[in-house]
Parts: sequence; C-alpha cells; structure tokens
Amino acid sequence: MMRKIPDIKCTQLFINNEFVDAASGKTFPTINPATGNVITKVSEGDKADVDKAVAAAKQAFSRGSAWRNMNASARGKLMNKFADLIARDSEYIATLETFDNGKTYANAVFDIEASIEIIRYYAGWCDKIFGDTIPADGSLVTFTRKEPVGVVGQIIPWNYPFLMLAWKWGPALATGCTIVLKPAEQTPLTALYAAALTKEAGFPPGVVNVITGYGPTAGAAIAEHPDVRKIAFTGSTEVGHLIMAASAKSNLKRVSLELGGKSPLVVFDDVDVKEAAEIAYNAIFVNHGQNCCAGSRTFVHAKIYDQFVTCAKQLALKTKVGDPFDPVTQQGPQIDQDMFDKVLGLIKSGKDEGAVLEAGGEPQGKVGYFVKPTVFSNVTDDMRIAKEEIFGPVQSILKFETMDEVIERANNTNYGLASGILTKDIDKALVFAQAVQAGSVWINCYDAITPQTPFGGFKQSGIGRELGSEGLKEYLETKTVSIKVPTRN
Ligand code: TXE
Repeated sequence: MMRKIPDIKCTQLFINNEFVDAASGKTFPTINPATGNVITKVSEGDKADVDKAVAAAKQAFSRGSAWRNMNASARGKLMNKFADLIARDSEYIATLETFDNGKTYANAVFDIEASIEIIRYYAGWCDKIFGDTIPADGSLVTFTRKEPVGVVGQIIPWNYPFLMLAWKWGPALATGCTIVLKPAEQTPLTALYAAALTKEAGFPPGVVNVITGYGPTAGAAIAEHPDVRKIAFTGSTEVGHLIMAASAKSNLKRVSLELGGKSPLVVFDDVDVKEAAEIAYNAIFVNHGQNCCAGSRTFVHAKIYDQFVTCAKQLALKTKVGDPFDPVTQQGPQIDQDMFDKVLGLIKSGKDEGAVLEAGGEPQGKVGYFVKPTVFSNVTDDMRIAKEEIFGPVQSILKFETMDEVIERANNTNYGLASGILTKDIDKALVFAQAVQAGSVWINCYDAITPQTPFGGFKQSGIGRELGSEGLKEYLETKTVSIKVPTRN
C-alpha cells in the first residue's frame, strides 16, 4: 500500500522568486516518519541566506515597488489565483505532506482544503481593510490608515506544515506585507512547493521567500534580524520565550506567538456517554495527538467516570494504526525519533506515577515512529501526564465532582489555549465558558476552528490571535493623520 515517493520538484531555498542553493552549499535530509528513510535532501539555509531573503523582502516592500503600487483588489485576485493553484495540485501537495509528516492521506487532504479556504477568506479582506475618521478635539480633521507592518518573519512547526503556512500567509499577503518563512526542519517540502505556486500565480519577486533550515541557525537569524518588523511564531513555549527575547534584544519587532497547551475537556454527567467519549477521543487523538489545542486533560464527572473510561478504552483499542496512505488507517507515526522518545518517556512516567493504563502504552511495530493509542485512567493533577504537553496519542482521564472544583483544576496550568465542555445544561456550559482561562471554548464540540474565528492563547499559550479579522491586526500598523483646518463643522 505504501506509495512511491512522487517527483520532488522543489528542494532549494526560495529567494526573490528563484530557487537557489544555500550560501554554504549545505543540505539536510528530510525523513519519512513511517519508515525512518530519507525522502530527499533540502538546502540548509542559515544567517547568510536569511539576510538575502530579508533584503529581497525589503526591496519588494519599498516605496513604489510593484507590490506597494498594486491595487488592494488585485492583491486579492493574486491570492485567489494562488488558492486555485493549490486546489489544482492538491493531490500532489497532500501526498508530499503525508510522506514528510506521516499524517494520514485523508488528514493531509483535509489540511490542504482548509488551507485553500483560509487563503480565499483572507483574499476577500484585501480591499476591506480601512481606518476611521475621528472627531478629535481641536480644529482638526483626523483619520487613521491601516498600513502593513512591512517585512514579516514567520516560523512554523511540523504538525500542520501546509495549514500553518496558510494561517501565516493569508493575513500577511492580505495586508500587503512581504514574507520570509521558515518551515520546520522535519517538514520542509510543502512550503517549498507553495513558494513555487506563488511565483506561478504572479506575486512579484521578494514578496514571498522561504528559507528551509534549523531553528537555532535560520530561525534565530529571522528572529534577530533588524529589518524584520514583525515575527509570527508557532511552536513550543520554550522557543516562544527565545523569540520574544530576540525581539527585545534586536529591534522590538512585533511578536505573535502560538504555543503549547494542556487543554481541558470537561464532560458532565448529563451527556450521552458514548457520544461524549467519541468527541473526547477525537479531541486528543486527531493528528496523532500532535495538536496544539489537543484535549489532553479529559475531566469526567464521577457519576459516569467508569462507563466513560470503558468507552474511551474501546475507541483506542480499535484505532487502526499504520501506513498513512492506507485508507483504513486512522493514525500514522509520530513525527520523529525525538517526539517518539518524548511520548514514550511520558507514558512511562504515567505508569510509574500510578495512573492506570487502560490501552496502548507502547510502540507499534519495529519500523517508523508508531505509538499505540494510549489511555490512562485514575490520573491525578500532580502527575506529569496531567501537567506537561505530551504532543502524542495519550489520553489522560481525570475525575471531578463539582463545577467550582473543575474550573479551578482546569485553570491550574501555565497554558490557556483551548477548552471544551460537554453538557446539555446551558447554565453549566456558560458558567464554564466565562470562567475558563483559554482562548477558545468549545461547547458540545471540539476543535471548532474556522477561518472566520480568532484563535490563540491565554497565559503562556501565546500572544496575539490568528484567523478572523483579529488575525489581520497582527500585520497592521495604525497611522493617525491629523489635518489642521481653519474652522470645523
Ligand atoms: O518545537 P520547536 P519542537 C511543542 C510540543 C513539542 C515541543 C517541541 O510540545 O513536543 O513543542 O517540538 C523553530 N529560534 N510544540 O522541538 O523547537 C523550529 O525550527 C527560532 C507545540 O518541534 O518550538 C521550528 O520551525 N526558531 C506546537 C519551530 O521553531 C526556532 C507545534 C518549532 O519548533 C528555534 C510544535 C530558535 N532558537 C511543537 N528553535 C504548537 N503550538 O502547535 C527552533 N525553532
């Protein structure tokens, strides 16, 4: 069933609308996590290449450039053309994504479709971004302009390679910024192909640049660059701290961060337990648990706890794990050896700290980075599996009795990305929705992320919001223009 690797057309850095080797001439391998084999080698960019890409992006943003002179509506047309090209090549892109990332082909197709929707959503915004006229004190006529911040650096992770690119490019292009993006070193392929499509769509040189390479070299060079005016980062909370520090030390570039989570999903006792277990299953196991908003703390009311655990266990045990190209497969491999080891280490800590292992708990097979879907019951708040982001297929089921107690426990974390509550009682749902410290609250559903709705974190889950109109604000400066007039009326 395993497919043949498709012809890989783009493996070099993309700077100023050209594919070029890294200045150092270095390359690095990208690995298929289902087999551990090298798919291909990709150019390894570092500071010298970032400097070139930023210079190209700066030139593309300069006064009078083709990009700055373009009608806003024409920008929208280019973005829609880009979306058309992604749709044309969606099978190829999804195939690359599955090879590079290990997610099931069906999930890759879903990601590409969602990416197209996001690009089109933001294409529609291009000529609808405007300021205000303001009744200022004094003899003044005052208005504001919403201007693009300029060259933006974007650093993205490996869990949703193409989708994260779309989240970043949508608002950046709609506002008229220029881009230097670094994909994760584990998953560079679809970003390079996307770059080729921007050229084919007709974006002027320098508007989009993609530098493949590692975090501490290429990533850090973007974060520290004095000509980068804003940085958008999705990844670990640890690196989020470094990105802010780099901004502080260099030029106070604007920073938006989308970081980790330990999101609570609270299940009350008035629900259909089987249905609730399915929602909770998807909340944690989607994308093999490699999801920043994964419902990784499942709080279940004491009255239905045992019944819920039985359902959760059954769902995990019948999950088909294996070749991500096989249509029956629900779960592919973890991204790499490091994540595989991290997940297994945390599973071991769960066993050692006294949680009850209901399902999984070990690798599957000898080839690739597969981990069996794992369910722990009797999890308590002090265990590592209840506190740390596992980023793997591990469900931790905790027991609660009262609303006040569960709110307190749900909020007892440095994270605050997402949350969910399952109940038929609207009062309970709204009490929780108001009290929980999280950027998203999903009531009787989970992962309800849409292009129109803002997404981001409270506390150490991040700064700023992506998607929706709020996502645009991160890429705009407000300029106030006041004109003295002889008399006002
Ligand atoms: O993340 P990193 P990793 C969490 C998850 C996971 C952990 C580590 O818990 O187990 O993070 O994953 C670039 N300067 N999330 O190591 O290192 C890097 O090259 C600039 C949650 O993969 O944060 C990549 O492009 N950039 C998360 C990106 O940062 C640097 C998704 C993310 O990698 C850098 C991924 C540096 N010094 C992991 N170091 C989410 N929020 O969805 C690394 N990078």
